[in-house]
Amino acid sequence: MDSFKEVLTRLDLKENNDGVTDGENWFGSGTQVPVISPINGKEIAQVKQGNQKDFERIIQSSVSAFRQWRLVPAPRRGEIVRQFGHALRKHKDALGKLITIEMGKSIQEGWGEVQEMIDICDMAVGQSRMLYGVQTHSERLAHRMFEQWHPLGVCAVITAFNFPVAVWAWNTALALVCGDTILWKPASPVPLTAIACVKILQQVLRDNNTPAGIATLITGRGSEIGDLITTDRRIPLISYTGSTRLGKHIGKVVGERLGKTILELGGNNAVIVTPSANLKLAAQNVLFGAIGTTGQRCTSTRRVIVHESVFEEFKDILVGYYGKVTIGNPLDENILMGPMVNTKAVETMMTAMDTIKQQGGRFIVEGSRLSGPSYPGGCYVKPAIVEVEPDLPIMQEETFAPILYLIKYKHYIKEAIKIHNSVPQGLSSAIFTENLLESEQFLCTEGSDCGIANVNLGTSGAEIGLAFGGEKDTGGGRESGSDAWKGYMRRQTNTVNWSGATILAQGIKFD
Ligand code: UN1
Repeated sequence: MDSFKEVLTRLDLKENNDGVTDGENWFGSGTQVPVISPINGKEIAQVKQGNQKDFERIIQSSVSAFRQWRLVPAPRRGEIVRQFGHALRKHKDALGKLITIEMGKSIQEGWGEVQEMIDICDMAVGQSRMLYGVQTHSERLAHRMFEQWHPLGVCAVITAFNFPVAVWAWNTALALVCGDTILWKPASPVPLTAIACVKILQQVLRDNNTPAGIATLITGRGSEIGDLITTDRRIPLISYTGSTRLGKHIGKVVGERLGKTILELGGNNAVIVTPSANLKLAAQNVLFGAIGTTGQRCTSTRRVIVHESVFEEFKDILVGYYGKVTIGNPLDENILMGPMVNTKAVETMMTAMDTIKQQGGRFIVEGSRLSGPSYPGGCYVKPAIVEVEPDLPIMQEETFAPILYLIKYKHYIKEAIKIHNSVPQGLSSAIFTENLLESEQFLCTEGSDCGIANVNLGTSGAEIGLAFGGEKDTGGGRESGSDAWKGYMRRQTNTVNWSGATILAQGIKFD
């Protein structure tokens, strides 16, 4: 196993790192903060954060780079993104390890996150030749109508700790081929992977003699830097991933100045297990969904709605799987579940478990803090399973922790879907069934109200090829594949008159 230091060195990181870049230089005039690994509670390195002055410097650089970058042909921009994907392949091992060191997800998932970045780069390269606009026939003689998509400007990307780099890459790969520049504010617990990724991208950009300022970064407190970003009219688009509470605030502030947002907020994702389900398959997928990333994905499985005829059998299989989960140092490839991101996250889990008990939930597997020499640093937990009634109040909230609620439904699939849709969030959902009619009911208009609905696979671990995001309190934004690229461009409708005459639409006479 590489030491933390070796991993840092491989990614051109040091003991002290500047946490701001204008695309060319690195600096940081704000507070110097330690970055702590949840693996052992020890300091990995220090980062000098940015302040208001730094922000002004990088936004100017980003705006001026945009003026030139937007003129570069899109396929040429795609070629640069292709090279970025190639560079990520070379750094996959070290980057995956740094993700794991900084936020604690298992190394398999750390590498998986880097792969997700590579995948979106590949997709964006193709997309760079497919920024299609539609055309239609004009109602007027000798007129031509079509739509064009133009670059938008500076896109600010504010990301969460749980996917420190993949979500930035979803936004960045597309925004770059769309001709935008990127200003990134990563989550406070994970600045190092952000700095490493921007350095890799900047090297590729430099090799291609692009203007400085295409990829900028500022670390710092959300309350200070976040507010500067959201209120700044030079930033037409804010893509934010994080809590519903903050997302609502950002939506309001950016909406006030009629800016655009892509909001990817909380999930409260459920799986329905019907009588015909392959119970082992369901339990395996629920396990990964519930404890993958230590229950800290926005797509994590939080609720399982099981038909009463298979409830006990499903529960036994699942509890058996939970008993085999290896918990410990996530750099060890045999470990399935690493620590939570920090001790505050552990506190949140413990408080939620107290509330669940007070509200009448019955723990089948009691979650707890883990301590002792194999669990240094205070961030390791045992995941919990709790049997609850469908109306348990705390189940309306997204608790970002490995707590899984099991709920019984008695009769028909409609009842399960009603319970499923009874929460404010609407990100991801799944059904396990071998009955085609049940599956179609789940996917139909009256079915799942989520942005993602799967059949016979879990709620988490989406591929990049289609749009990612959710409805209701999840915020409505879409990122990644399908036509999500349109969010990073401005649409223009064009009509060209080659008739030589004035012809008004709707048959209006004006002579
Ligand atoms: C997130 O948790 O914010 O579908 C993103 C998944 C991952 C992305 C999750 N591809 O679980």
